[in-house]
Amino acid sequence: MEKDAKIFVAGGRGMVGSAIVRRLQAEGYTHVLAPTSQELDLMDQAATLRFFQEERPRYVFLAAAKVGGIWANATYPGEFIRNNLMIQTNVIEAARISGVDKLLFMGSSCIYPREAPQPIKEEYLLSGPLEETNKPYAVAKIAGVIMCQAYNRQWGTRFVSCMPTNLYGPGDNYHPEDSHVVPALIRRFHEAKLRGDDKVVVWGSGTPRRELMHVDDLARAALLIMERYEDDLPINVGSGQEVSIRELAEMIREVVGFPGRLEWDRSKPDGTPRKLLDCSRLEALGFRPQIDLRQGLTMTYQSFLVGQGRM
Ligand code: GFB
Repeated sequence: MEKDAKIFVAGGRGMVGSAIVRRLQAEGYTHVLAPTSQELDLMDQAATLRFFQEERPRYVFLAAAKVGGIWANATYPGEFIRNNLMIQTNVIEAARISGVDKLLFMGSSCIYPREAPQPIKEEYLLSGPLEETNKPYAVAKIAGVIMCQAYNRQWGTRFVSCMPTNLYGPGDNYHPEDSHVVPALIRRFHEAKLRGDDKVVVWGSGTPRRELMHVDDLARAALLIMERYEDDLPINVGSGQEVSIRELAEMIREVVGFPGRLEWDRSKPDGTPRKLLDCSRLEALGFRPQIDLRQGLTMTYQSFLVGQGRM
């Protein structure tokens, strides 16, 4: 990517997109477009195409999506499949029509089969049944990956996909039910500390394992992939830092400084037992994550305290 090339970050105001925008600016890219959803509604096909034809971006990071934690996925399945199919189809098609040089589509590690062997290789995509709690989201993301591959075959585009692991960091959604586990627990422990509660409720059994990555590490990987990755097969983006939900909750309890105990609400779903990514392909590009989990959680709690979280 040339430093003065026009780069469009779709979803540039969300947690992932804004991390990519920060990274691009830090690396000296001067022409980064990141309109708000009020300025450009990516669910609107005509408006999306108009934007591409007027702006003519050369590179596109497709980080716009409807995302949420396990509870949100189970509660709004129609929105998860509809919004994601619409957004990604509108952007990918407008990118093709307007002749974008290269596009990076953000998938997700939850699109792999629920019982995939661990660590999960890119080749395992579509090799078995999906996890039920996020199937509509996963099917939409799988459609995005296949769409990029199909466009490359039929129209010679350079549309690549990456599969990030569970992400956290500044600018996350701190909604009490709809959020992912890290922001949910940061907020719950913080509020319990302020109230002087003696316990905090954590969902599920605590036994599922998750690989967690700070979004600034993902942003570094995304730029590298845009620069160096040309394969049709999606590329995994993980941190190698895998913990059980129990270990994670304990770590967040310590970071927040809540002195009480944890109580497990087993009526809430556990979701996938494990989804550790094999990141050999990314390592071969020279990528190493830089932010350790405890350090990343501490930084995230600090950003929550200064009000960066959308409450
Ligand atoms: O972050 P999370 O919602 O994502 O949940 P998934 C991870 C694990 O944390 C689950 C447990 O086992 C939850 O039961 N957990 C414990 C909690 N307490 C809480 C809590 O207060 N809130 C939440 N949210 N979880 C999502 C997918 O699955 O991962 C999406 O549904 C997406 O599609 C995303 O792929 C990365 O890893 O289970």
